[in-house]
Amino acid sequence: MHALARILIAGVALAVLPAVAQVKTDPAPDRFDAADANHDGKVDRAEYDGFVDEMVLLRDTNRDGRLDRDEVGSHAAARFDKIDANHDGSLSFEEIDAFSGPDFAAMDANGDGGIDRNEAASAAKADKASK
Ligand SMILES: [Ca+2]
Ligand SMILES: [Ca+2]
Ligand SMILES: [Ca+2]
Repeated sequence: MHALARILIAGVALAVLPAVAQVKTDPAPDRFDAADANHDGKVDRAEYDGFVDEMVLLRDTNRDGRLDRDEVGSHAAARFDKIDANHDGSLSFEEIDAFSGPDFAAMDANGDGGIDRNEAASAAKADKASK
């Protein structure tokens, strides 16, 4: 998969998952399970990138390889603006790439190279609080 995926970063990725994953009252664990491909209780960078790739593919409804505001959804507007470095109203692979590394690092609070359930929960909480 390509770089486009790399962006929407964890925060977005974990916070903006598809409606499919939101059946239960607390959607965080479902998202986490979806991202933790090998079910070792941690989302490492490769899993994260793969997850972001999927998110992007799912959300890129017009298949132009970029995510525009409608595709991302209004609930991620603040993050969208941060990622959209050139402010052209769409997120390119490059923009997503530039954002995903730092985002992953921010979520990996203990710096062990993987996001565990607690770290994901903290990030989701922080994301909610910033709205
Ligand atoms: Ca894993
Ligand atoms: Ca842009
Ligand atoms: Ca970690």
